Amino acid sequence: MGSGRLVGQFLTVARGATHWMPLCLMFLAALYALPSRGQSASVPGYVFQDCPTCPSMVVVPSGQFVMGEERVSRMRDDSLRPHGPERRINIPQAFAVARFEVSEAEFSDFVTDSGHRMESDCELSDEEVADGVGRAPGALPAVCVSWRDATAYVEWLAYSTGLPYRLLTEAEWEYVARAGSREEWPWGATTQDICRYANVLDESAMRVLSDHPVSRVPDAAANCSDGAATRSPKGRYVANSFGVYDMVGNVWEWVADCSVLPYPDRPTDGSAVLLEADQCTHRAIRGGSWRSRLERQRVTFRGRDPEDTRSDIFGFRVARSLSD
Ligand SMILES: [Ca+2]
Repeated sequence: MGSGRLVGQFLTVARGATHWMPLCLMFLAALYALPSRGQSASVPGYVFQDCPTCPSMVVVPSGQFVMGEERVSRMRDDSLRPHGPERRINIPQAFAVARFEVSEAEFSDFVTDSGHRMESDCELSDEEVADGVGRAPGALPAVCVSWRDATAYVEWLAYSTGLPYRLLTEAEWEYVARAGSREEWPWGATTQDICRYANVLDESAMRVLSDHPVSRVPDAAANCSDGAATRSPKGRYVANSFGVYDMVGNVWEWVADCSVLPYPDRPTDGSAVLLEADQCTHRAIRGGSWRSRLERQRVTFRGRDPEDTRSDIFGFRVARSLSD
């Protein structure tokens, strides 16, 4: 990560610290972080919030898994995108992950409190605007968020609570998305039930995307209806076995890593792949979206974009290291 930019972001957050809200969050975080009697903050499945407006978190266990897949995807420019090589990853410690993607309301709290500037030409698509009529404000996942915005959010949350919030690493993301499954999809071998588990490019989305290029891609959509033509509010579909929602579909999720293709040999301990700032041309972003072809919904598909890219289908979720 570029140290100069990080310092700038920290100063932005630090200036926001003169506001009462971070102090209030710190105090409330201290109270909320205390586990209830008989519970431990590091027990897998334990759900907690560090403050009333903080993301809802769940503890996921340590473990091993095979990351990646011996597969390639053909991209729009006809290049081939590797999903591998397969490699065994050891996640040495339990950690906490947000049960949901960061919502518009949560991100708005951050922008208001920190004064973070969002200079962007990113706008919602016509399909989203039409679909958004009458929807509850703030309940949808935040979009038009760059990797830098997402990083500034987790730094603000960490500063405000005094707790080690951060982005997931790419390895952690795939570990959480698989949630212990060795099948091709987190819920089984096929996409037959995908509309129960995820908001993807489905029949309802295809009805509003008839003029979009994705409508001309063979086998792009699921042969079912998930009931959401565009973004869906958090937690509408079935959680995975770790108790986490929307890892597949809804909006893409930025992760911490510099994206290196194909995977380098190391690290294999679940930590992020990091490069010098001038070599880190792309950041990793995972999980597909409501407008992404099915191939991109695979837990092994490796999305990547420059870290200042904002898109109406790009969001993120937070993670937190556990100290005990
Ligand atoms: Ca959908």
